[in-house]
Amino acid sequence: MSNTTTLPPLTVWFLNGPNANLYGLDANKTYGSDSFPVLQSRCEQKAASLGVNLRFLQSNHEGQLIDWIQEARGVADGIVINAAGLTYTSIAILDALLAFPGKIIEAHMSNIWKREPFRHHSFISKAAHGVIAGLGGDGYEFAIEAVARLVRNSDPKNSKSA
Ligand code: DHK
Repeated sequence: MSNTTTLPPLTVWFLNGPNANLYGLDANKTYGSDSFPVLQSRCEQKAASLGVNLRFLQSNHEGQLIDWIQEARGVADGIVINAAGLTYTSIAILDALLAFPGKIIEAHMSNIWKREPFRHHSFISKAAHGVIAGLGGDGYEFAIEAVARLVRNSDPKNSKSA
């Protein structure tokens, strides 16, 4: 992606689940040292460099996340989602993602497979084209690039915002 100026613009929604707003604040730095606003800024800068219109959202509420996934239908070309703790419990979020026609990347700040066993099974993964975990804020930037590539490599005319 050396020349993004000729690429059609894309729309990506980046959905963050419960407690993501606290990233960077825990003493153990489980989720790195970037605060949530810093992560958002990094993602927005990355998206701009790729010609991606990014909507970066966070909620502590499962229903709100489901509402956003449904709203993204027909509006967004792709979704990046870190459902946080709901990753391991929410069949409702999985069902909403399965009904989304665009590309989906599941992202986690930490390497969930190095952590407690209850974090080793994601319900979200069944709906995701790919999963990025363990790379902190870099992984969030990679996730935006990955979803943009998936959309553009499938069919540029599929872009909702082209
Ligand atoms: C974020 C959380 O809040 C945890 O509940 C997940 C995920 C892992 C992350 O690594 O980004 O277990």
